[in-house]
Amino acid sequence: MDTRDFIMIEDMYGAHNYHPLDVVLSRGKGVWVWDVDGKKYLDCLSGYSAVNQGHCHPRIVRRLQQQAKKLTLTSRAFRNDQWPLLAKELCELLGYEMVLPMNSGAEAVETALKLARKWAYQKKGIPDGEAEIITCANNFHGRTITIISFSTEPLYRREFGPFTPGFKVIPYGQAEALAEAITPKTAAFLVEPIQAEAGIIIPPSGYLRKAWEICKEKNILFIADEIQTGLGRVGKILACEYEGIKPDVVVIGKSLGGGLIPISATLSSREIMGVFRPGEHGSTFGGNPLACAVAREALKVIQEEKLPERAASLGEFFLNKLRTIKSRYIKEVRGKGLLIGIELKPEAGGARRFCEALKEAGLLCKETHEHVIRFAPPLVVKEKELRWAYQQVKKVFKQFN
Ligand code: IF1
Repeated sequence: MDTRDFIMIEDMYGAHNYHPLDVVLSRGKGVWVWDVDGKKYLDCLSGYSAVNQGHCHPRIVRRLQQQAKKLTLTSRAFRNDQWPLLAKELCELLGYEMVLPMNSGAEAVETALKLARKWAYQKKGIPDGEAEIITCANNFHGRTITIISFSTEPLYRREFGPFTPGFKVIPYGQAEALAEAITPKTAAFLVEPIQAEAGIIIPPSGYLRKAWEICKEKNILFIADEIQTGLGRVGKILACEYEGIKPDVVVIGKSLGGGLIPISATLSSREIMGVFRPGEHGSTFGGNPLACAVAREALKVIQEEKLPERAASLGEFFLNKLRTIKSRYIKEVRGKGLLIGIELKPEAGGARRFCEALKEAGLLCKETHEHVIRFAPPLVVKEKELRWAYQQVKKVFKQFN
């Protein structure tokens, strides 16, 4: 079977909840992936940053194989020998006292929302059922009904109501908007350090710190969603480190599973996480030994291969190369670490056709929000591969100009 055959079958039987590029991948290794026709591509999306360690990292695959033959799922009705070790290693790495394991990013965000509400009722004295959580316009925190209840993207909300109450939306990047939105019933502020889905929106320097200070002053939980920006993607183990702040609650996911298995986590202090009592929250697969074993190896690879440092230096290199491209269609090239976007002017006709052309040139990129081409290769990418990628991008813009 070739590409067309797979596409026909997928379109016949698979729900059409995505509009993927017409490339059918069958193999991945490091930064490279191959389609069913044998064509090779440099993956510039990394599974939306879930493959920071590169495709099928040998150490992580080996650990998966070992654990898969030993013990994979116990439920948390019983204990296992991988979750306690991951919990300790995660808390020590990120500087927190306690952690709750989940599977998808959205589940970990939901965990943070439930934690904030329960903390507000138990510790802040907000009347039960009246807690408010402040979020930012153009946010992306997942696809559950509660999370899209505070999305500002019509496409994610249309015909999915009724929505969960208790959320306020303020403009991103304006600390004064946060201060104005706070009421005696405000429990928490949920924010992405960089809004990736919104188009790689980097807030003004000092914004996160100012918002964190306001939260401190008003006894409001500062919750950072680092599912996309964390674990090295933007050049630090957590993006919040750039502003020297430590969120009260931090949410991670994606590359925690090494690109092999879903696992996410919500971390906080003992005082905050302690509001959860047995039976109040959980999930079938949360903290399963297979995902925990893989996550422990995935974290070792991030640290031992210095992936945050690589993202910082190679991201800077790639960003500066991309900024040399001359094109009447380019509005701005921006990014942090290896989370980079080229925003196109409206007259460019949208980023999709550029992504199609980049695919033909051997680069797999994804448009985000119509006009931005996102570049987020695995953090194991080499400089010479980025030089090659730059040449392809330059060639495509020349072709369109
Ligand atoms: C899709 C975006 C990226 C996330 C942040 C939570 C989640 C995500 C900051 C939820 C997930 C994924 C989801 C995927 C597309 C992709 C995405 F474009 F939608 F926003 F990466 F930028 N917080 N992002 O980025 O994690 O439940 O998916 O594990 O839904 O289309 P999840």
